[in-house]
Formats: sequence, structure tokens, C-alpha cells
Amino acid sequence: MLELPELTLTQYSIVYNILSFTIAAMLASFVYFLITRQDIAKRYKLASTASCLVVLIAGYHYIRIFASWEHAFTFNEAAGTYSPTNVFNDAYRYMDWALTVPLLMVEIVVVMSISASRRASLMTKLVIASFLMILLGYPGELDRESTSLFSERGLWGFLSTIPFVYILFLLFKEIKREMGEQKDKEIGRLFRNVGLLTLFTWGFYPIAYMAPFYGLSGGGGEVFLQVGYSLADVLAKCGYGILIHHIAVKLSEQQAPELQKNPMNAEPATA
Ligand SMILES: *C/C=C(C)/C=C/C=C(C)/C=C/C1=C(C)CCCC1(C)C
Repeated sequence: MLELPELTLTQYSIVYNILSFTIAAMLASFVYFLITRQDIAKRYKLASTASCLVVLIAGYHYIRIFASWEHAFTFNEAAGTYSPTNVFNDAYRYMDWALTVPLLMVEIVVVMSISASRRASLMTKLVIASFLMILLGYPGELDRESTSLFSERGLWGFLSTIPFVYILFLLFKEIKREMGEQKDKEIGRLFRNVGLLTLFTWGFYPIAYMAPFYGLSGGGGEVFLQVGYSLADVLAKCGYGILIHHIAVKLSEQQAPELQKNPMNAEPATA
């Protein structure tokens, strides 16, 4: 639970609208992943199930975050500002990540071209490491007072960074292998894009976590955090899911050419 700063009308509205936009993005992505499931071969369907669950869980949590944001402030007519009159529950974000981040790992491992036993072991490592990363970050998030790296916040942040680095290391090793082994260059490119998207969006979370260490606070700091987390979530969940979906469709076409009869999947004739 977080005590919030006083916000101007503009600051309050920016967060209000971004949270609303994020709910729309998550729910729309859910419908998209659900409808496009039929274009994917059976062995890759788990990727699409995981994508559906991720955006559904996130959509639900954003509805709760939005309600908590509305409830946390009262409009001060005289000053024309929003005063914090209630606590804001930002634990919803961590509850959300604890469920969705492991599922994001499932999505990518399902579309990798590896043996069933390697798939199971890689998935286990990534799921456990991503859960640990969120779990270890949370106690530090509760420490709102520290402004130094050498504090409780800094310590938990450091511990959480160990599985974070391990995940990126494993992912990049596997993505590099996929890019080398895939005969279809387009699939290789999609894997590279998934890697870059993961690096740039995931990188935002620890930077935001460190905000108190570089003096980001007050209304501006709060707006930066809420907007940053929301946009990073949309890219890391909806955008990422769309890339994984395209990989799954391409792989399905390779294995079951009859799927190409679906006009949605057909390549334009080149001859
Ligand atoms: C959809 C939500 C996603 C992709 C969330 C990702 C979250 C992280 C990569 C968080 C990482 C953290 C650290 C590496 C250290 C500080 C604590 C965290 C949890 C913010």
C-alpha cells in the first residue's frame, strides 16, 4: 500500500487515461489471441493459451489498479488539484507479475525448435527463475524510505537481479541458436525481435524500481512510474504475444501446409 503525492489535474488525468488504455489493450489482445488460436497447429497451442491467460490476468489486475487509483484521490475544488485521501494498492502489480512473467516464459519456450526433454528443462528453469525474480523484488518495493543503494530496497533489488540476468542469459543463448538453426529467415528475424523487445521492455522495470535512488519522487515521479509500467506491460505482454503468435503461425505452416488454405495465412503469390 502506497501513500501518494498531491497531483495536478493533468498528472492525475494522464495516469487515469493510461490505465484505461491499458485495460482496453489487454482485453482486445485477449480477443485477438483467442480468435487466432485456430491458425496454430496443436503442438504450439500452449503458446496461445499462455498468451490468452497473460492478458486476461493483466486486464483483470489493471481493472483493479484503475479502481484503486480512482479511490485513492479526492478532487480539491479550491486548489484544483487531486489530494491523496486513501492508500493506493500497487501490490496488484506484483501479484500480476508473479503470475504473468512465468507464463511469458512458457510462451517462448513452446515455439522453440528443441527436443521435448530440453523444452521441459528449459521451461522449468525459466519459470522458476522468473517467479523468484518477482518474489525477491517485492520486499524491497515495500521499503519506500531508502534513497541509497545500500539499503533494504537495494539489497532485495540486487537479489532479484540475479535471476533477471540468468533469464536474459538463457533466453539470448536460445534465441541465438534458433536464429542459426531456422531455415526460414523470417522466423529467425521474429525470434531476434522477441529478444530485443524483451530486453528493452524488461529493462525498464529495474530502472523504475531504482527511481528513489536517483531522486525521482513527487507527482512527476509517480506519473513516470505508472505510465512507464503500463506501457512496458502493454509491449511486454500484448506486443510480445503478437510476435510469438506470428512465430507459431509460421511454424504451423511449415508442419501442416493445409493450414495455408486459410486465406488469412496465405502468402501473396510471387510467381
Ligand atoms: C508483464 C510484466 C513484466 C514483463 C514484468 C517484468 C518485471 C521485471 C523484469 C522486474 C524486474 C525487477 C528487477 C530485475 C530488480 C528489481 C525488482 C524488479 C522486480 C522490478
